[in-house]
Amino acid sequence: MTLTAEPIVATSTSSALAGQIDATNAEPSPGSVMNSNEIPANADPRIVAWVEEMAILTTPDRVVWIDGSRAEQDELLRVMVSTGTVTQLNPEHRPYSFLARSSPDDVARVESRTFICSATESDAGPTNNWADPAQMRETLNGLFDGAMRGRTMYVVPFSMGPLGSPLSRYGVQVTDSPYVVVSMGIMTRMGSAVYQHITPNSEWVPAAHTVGAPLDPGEVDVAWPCNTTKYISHFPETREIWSFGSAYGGNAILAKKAFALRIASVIARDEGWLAEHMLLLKVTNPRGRAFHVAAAFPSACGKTNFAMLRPTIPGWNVETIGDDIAWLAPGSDGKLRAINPEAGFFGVAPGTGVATNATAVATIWGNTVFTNVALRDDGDVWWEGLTQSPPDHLVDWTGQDWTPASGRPAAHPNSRFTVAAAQCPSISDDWDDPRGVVIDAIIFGGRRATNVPLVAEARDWEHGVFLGATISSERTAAAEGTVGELRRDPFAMLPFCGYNMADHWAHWLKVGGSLRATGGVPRIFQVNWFRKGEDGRYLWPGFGDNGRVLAWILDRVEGRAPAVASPLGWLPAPGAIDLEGASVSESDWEQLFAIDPAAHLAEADDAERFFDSFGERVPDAVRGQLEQLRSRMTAL
Ligand code: SAT
Ligand code: MN
Repeated sequence: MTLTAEPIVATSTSSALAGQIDATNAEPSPGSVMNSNEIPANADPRIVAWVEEMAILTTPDRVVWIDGSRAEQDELLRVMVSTGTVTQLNPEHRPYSFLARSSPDDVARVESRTFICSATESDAGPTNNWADPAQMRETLNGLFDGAMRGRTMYVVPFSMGPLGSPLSRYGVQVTDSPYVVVSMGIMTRMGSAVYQHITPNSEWVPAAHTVGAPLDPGEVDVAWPCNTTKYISHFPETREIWSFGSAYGGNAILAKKAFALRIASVIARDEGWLAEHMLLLKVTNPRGRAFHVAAAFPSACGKTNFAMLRPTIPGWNVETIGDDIAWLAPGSDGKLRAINPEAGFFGVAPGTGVATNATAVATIWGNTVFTNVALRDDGDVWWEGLTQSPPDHLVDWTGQDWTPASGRPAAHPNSRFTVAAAQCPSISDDWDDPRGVVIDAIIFGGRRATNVPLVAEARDWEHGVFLGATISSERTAAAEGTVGELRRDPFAMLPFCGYNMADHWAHWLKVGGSLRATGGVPRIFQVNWFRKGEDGRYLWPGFGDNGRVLAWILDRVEGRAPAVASPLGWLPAPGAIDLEGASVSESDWEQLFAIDPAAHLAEADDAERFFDSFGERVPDAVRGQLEQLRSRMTAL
């Protein structure tokens, strides 16, 4: 990219967006601030004005309008190689791939520093960190003041969803991290073409990001600049995101959790659709009929593995549409349609191996940015679980020598690969269909050693919403007749819902009601791959065998699989799930569906305490589901 010294022309006197941080009083540092390459001719004047405000506030040395070209990506990577931010991997093993090592105190999303700055605290709800918007603006104004000194401010236009799709939404991120620009280029549809879709009346989300590490003249930069102070702040009413101090993952790639979940969930609430922490699958049965499934799982439940499932059951085929986020909206045909708003995978590396997810391993053959994995002596990457035994020598994620005797992981547990979805061998041909795909089934999963059966079909939408609202994983082991301490993660959205979680349940009920009216309401199922026997052993083999459960779910949708009524919903009738070739004993199978009323009643009390933490905002229908469950259990 060539940088010209042309100043940004102040094209607009109107302020960018109502309520935004007012930077117009900030003193531009003389001379350098407005140094920019050519402003895209079709950039909306509101965008130009906002970028100008951000430049005046943060005082970067130059402003670069990102066009999304390959030449530009090459140049960003060349710059990062020269500053030590990334190392190019051996192209013989991993073409056009790079390894980044972050600062050891910038390795994951920081939920304690993530804020929902809604007008009232109750709109954020008890599961979010709320901050007063005016106070947060003041804090951020102070932190952003001069924060990009000595750096380049990149202006990154991006689309969440296929360009031009009625389901897509647009945003512009400014950032001083070239690593973030390259990541955004993989994770979103990034580039100048986006400007055509941001017209004077259309909504777009401004996302301001800085690593918060200004450089003094002549100061030598570090490989991974960041700040020990961190803020990831969301302003739901004005649809803005402000992130300070981190360059890692969801803290900094603001298209992902910040926009596509926290801000989008609020937009979706206001517009009648759903922005969810869900993977999307296309599943084709042996008779050639294709279905689409959306599934929510909390973290550490094998979501990416499920999204790339290779079923062991013959005749079934699973293709990937998305592995993390789904936007679902009632279509003009009255059916629930979904897109994957992202364009790439930001997957956890450890535990991803040929045995657990051969498709992911095949996806990352090249053109991949790795972060905090280990480096092999041959210039390729490694992490725990990639192969059965580790190499004899590695350089670990902190840059130190490592051998199997080192006694510490070589890759950080939250190390990642960033790769284009289009590179996935199991990607479905309709993954970027602008109309979205019609959802036939919704699945809620959790990691439960006790109580929750391998699979159950919800009695109806309201029961399904209850199953979503009570998703949980065990924190501690359970004694008999009790439940272990549960970590509640409703809809797997705990850190990602931009508004009061109880209102989110009410919104689901509302969307279900309108889908029911148009005959497009999908069936809802609950799954649990993690139930354990009394001996502590997993009862279900998981991985490819989860396809057997998926087959029953879609046979139910097709109206051909028998089920039996139970207090937990519809369970597979004996023999309805094909276990041919799966090593599941009859007694394990029984334990996978065993119901202990005392343990369920104890769990119902726990759920009630959880609901009580939201007070009056819990919908009556959700509380009613809990009472119905109790009475079904008492009647057993
Ligand atoms: O860092 S991300 O938010 O993108 C991934 C995750 O932590 O869930
Ligand atoms: Mn996720």
